[in-house]
Amino acid sequence: MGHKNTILLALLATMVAKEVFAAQHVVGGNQGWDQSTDFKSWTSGQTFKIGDKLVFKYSSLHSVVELGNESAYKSCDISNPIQSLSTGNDVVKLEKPGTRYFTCGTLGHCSQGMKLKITILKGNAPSPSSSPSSSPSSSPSSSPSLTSPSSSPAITTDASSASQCFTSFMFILALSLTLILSLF
Ligand SMILES: [Cu+2]
Repeated sequence: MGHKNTILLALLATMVAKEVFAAQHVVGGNQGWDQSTDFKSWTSGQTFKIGDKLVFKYSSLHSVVELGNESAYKSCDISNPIQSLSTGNDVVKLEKPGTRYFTCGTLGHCSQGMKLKITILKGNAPSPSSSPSSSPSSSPSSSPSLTSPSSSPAITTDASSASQCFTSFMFILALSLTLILSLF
């Protein structure tokens, strides 16, 4: 009877879980979005996945311009941007796998190295892959067989962030239980 609702709630919990597990990448770390930051080395320490967010933090000297392709990125050609942002605290959601290019719109900053090229991986890909077109992902779309929230194995995590994820998992579990109980 309440079966449908339970499945819906399980799906909802999975969606919340994906949101919780999604990472926020503050571009450039503590140095932020600035021409003195080494973005290549910053990027090499990051893993970007679908659902993650980039956060650009910068002073009014800068802006964020997203470029459409590699050649515009290489030549610092900002004449045909995908989008321009300038709040100083911009959040860019990574919704698709592939490569994205960002630079600063201030004259000269791109050529001084203020540019960012990132590769976004599919969901639970275990290792960075330069080809965004490969590997059928073991999609995290959970099977609806997830009928009991107390035994939901749908969430896979890196071992490194296991404890952090466990906390989040308990939170989601409590949330689902609350929702389910409120229905009966
Ligand atoms: Cu700049």
